[in-house]
Amino acid sequence: MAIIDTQGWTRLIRNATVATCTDGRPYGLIPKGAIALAGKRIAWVGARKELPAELPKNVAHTDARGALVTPGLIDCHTHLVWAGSRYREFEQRLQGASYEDIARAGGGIASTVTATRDASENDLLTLAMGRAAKLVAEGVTALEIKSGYGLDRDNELKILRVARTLGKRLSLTVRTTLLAAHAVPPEFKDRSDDYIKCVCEDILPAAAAEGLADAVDAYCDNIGFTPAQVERVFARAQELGLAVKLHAEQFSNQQGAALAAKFKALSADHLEHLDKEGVHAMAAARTVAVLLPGAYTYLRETKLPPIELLRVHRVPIAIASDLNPGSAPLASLMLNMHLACTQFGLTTEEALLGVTRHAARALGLRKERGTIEAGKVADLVIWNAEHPAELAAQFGLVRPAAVLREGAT
Ligand code: DI6
Ligand code: FE
Repeated sequence: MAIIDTQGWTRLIRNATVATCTDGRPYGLIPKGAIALAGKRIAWVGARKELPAELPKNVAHTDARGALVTPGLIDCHTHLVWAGSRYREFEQRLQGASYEDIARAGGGIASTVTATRDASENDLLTLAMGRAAKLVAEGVTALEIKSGYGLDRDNELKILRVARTLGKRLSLTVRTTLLAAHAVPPEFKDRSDDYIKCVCEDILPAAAAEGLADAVDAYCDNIGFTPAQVERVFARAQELGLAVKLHAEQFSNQQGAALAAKFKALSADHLEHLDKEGVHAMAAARTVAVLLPGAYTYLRETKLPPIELLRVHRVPIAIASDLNPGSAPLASLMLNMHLACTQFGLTTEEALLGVTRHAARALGLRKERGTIEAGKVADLVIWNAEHPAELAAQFGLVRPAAVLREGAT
């Protein structure tokens, strides 16, 4: 047996059912496992019986009493900084209006833009912290936050600053994404190309200069921007050294996923209308497919993403909340794990990998987070559950018993 170097260990979690989310066996499960931490990082993970008898004296001990331990959950697609409420649109849709009808009539994203522009940075922070707290309570330790309800330089930067501050206040890992190409703002009505020019020449460079954006996203659809316009945004992002991702193939097939793959996008998201060519392109580029079953359900969509094709071509599948005021005001990543199984037919293992390992990849964090492996950051959740299938199989019943963020409770 290999000799384990226990030097530097600061904490040992024993008696754990460890879902490492690594390859090799379902969930990367170690039924009678232990995890050793060295400060912020995972130093060792393995079977209890491999542990050396002698441990350094100052190691703190945590007895998990058989409980499940997973990596901290990662929500890799949210728009949680906004003001106002769109509950009336929910009612309108129940009367028969479609999401696209409402958007074209000036509701939808545009109405949230008005409310968000009017809100102060402080008020937005308070609203966003309340929403993020719901995710944190479920064991989310890292999340992505997009802008996209400002649609001018100052308001887009305001949203990104709120996102950065939120990360510090809640000691969360936040990846920010500039989504200035979300909708055409009223000042640019019927001049979408001019707005794209403003995005490329003004908003994007400003966000990059202030270090406020980790990535750049766009909304590619009938009610959003064309692939040609998205290509201009991506080219500019690439020049500035920023990663890209795309809202693609949600209501129609625009070949957005293939375009994203061409730019080696971290992810293409939604994908209900994704076709075979798009899947092939994503597979070749290792672009993650981010599925958003909450938005699908909230909008009562019926066309399923091509799950089996994604599986066959080994495209990594992530699951996210899409938390936003219009198509997914659903502040729960665990609900999305559940819906990924019931609506999209994912397995409970795919649902867990979708909010850990593959979500980390979708945020460019795969070397640091998303699995329980020696060397990675110790973002861990100890659950009031015994088996990883419980996380998706039940909703509202499974809760974190303890969360470690970078090794600390
Ligand atoms: N993500 C988005 O950006 C849009 N839909 C989605 O799933 C717009 C969200 C909104 O209606 O505000
Ligand atoms: Fe979205």
